[in-house]
Amino acid sequence: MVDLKLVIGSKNTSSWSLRPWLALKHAGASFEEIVIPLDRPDTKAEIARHSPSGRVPVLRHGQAKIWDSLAICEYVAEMFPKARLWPADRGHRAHARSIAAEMHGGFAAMRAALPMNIRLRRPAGALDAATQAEIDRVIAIWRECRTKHNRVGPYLFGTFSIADAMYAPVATRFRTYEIALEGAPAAYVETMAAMAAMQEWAAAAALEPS
Ligand SMILES: N[C@@H](CCC(=O)N[C@@H](CS)C(=O)NCC(=O)O)C(=O)O
Repeated sequence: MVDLKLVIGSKNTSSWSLRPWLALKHAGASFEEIVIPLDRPDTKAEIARHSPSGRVPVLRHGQAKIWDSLAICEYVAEMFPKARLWPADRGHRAHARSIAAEMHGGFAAMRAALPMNIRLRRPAGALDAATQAEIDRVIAIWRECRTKHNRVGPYLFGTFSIADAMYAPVATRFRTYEIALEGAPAAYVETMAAMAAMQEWAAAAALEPS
């Protein structure tokens, strides 16, 4: 039996946790989930029991600990090669890794202005220039991917990949804050919302105490 435990934060708000959780689900991995409620007096102490970085997510595989969302996604891709969590074509894979890294290392204004809150529905209202520029960049990334890979399937590179896992929290934010989208980016948000794994995550988020 595979001894995998994923330590995550509250499902309603922990965008970093959602990413490797989706990768594990897509891989069909059997894993135990340990949810640490965020923004509580004991959150930091609880996370510190599991995480060398003081942050979630953390994956435990036997005695090994892997932390940071993208590192965990890479680990899952190596453990479950049949899940094809990166595109098979080297050029496509490099593109997927580039946009995954861009998401991982950037978009600070958008994250601050539009925090993930799956249960919430509230129009964003007027956005500052930095946030709008980052939204525009996400839309451009999605549009380019969907134009290139539309024939293969509805995800960024046709079939589901780590790139989709990395952008999943942005797709839910665009729904939450009713960001105006049209064409391929609008369809992509719906594709992500319709995923069985996303619906399972959202249903659990809806049951969490406020
Ligand atoms: N770069 C990290 C960021 C992880 C992160 O910031 N996680 C947040 C929750 S979404 C956290 O652990 N915050 C600590 C806290 O709430 O005390 C990753 O990609 O996993």
